[in-house]
Amino acid sequence: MGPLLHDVNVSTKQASFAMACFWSPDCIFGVTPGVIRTRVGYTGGVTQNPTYRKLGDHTESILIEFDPQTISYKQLLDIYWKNHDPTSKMKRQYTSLIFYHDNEQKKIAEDSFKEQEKIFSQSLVTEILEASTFYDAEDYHQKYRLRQHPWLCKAVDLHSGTDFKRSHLAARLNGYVYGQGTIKQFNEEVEKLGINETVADFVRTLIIKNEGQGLTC
Ligand code: MHO
Repeated sequence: MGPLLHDVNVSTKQASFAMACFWSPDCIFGVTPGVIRTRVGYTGGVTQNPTYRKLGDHTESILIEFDPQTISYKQLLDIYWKNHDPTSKMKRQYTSLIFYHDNEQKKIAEDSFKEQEKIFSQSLVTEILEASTFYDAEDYHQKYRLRQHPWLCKAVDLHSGTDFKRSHLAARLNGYVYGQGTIKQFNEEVEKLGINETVADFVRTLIIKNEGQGLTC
């Protein structure tokens, strides 16, 4: 067993999306192979220094750092579309947005938007915007589902707010404990993640208990 896999040193690209409450995308993308780190926050508006209680014109969003050798931006978009309803009109806090980080992403996002419009055969509320300042959400929102298990967090050396934002292991566990990913996927990477058998068994119990549960928020 190696050290706990908090740091992964590969060169990454960024992607960011808004797709209703940010707790669920943090779980979904967190277990996606090729996703290295995630953080949740507020972006898309112009209000300075938003907070959860004073969001202004921002939207709950996720910022993903991914390894483009393992997963493409298009594949991330497919996951994005599959996991929320882009036809439903929501308040600004929960609306559907795609933030592009370069012109290539912009083009891929626009093409994928057109594809989805055909699939839904109705208009989508999704807007495609240039990525701008991403304000990190408060610590208690980062890896929200994982934080509900303080024993586990401590056992894998996650303590400060920064730990939860930069750790690869935190991204993975946050999804697994909420029933995202599969036992098979977990078992395949358990050794690489560097967690011991006691911790692994604790996580397996949660995967089995929560597998397949609908993600409402
Ligand atoms: N229903 C949740 C929404 C949280 S979310 C991060 C709550 O009331 O806290 O928007």
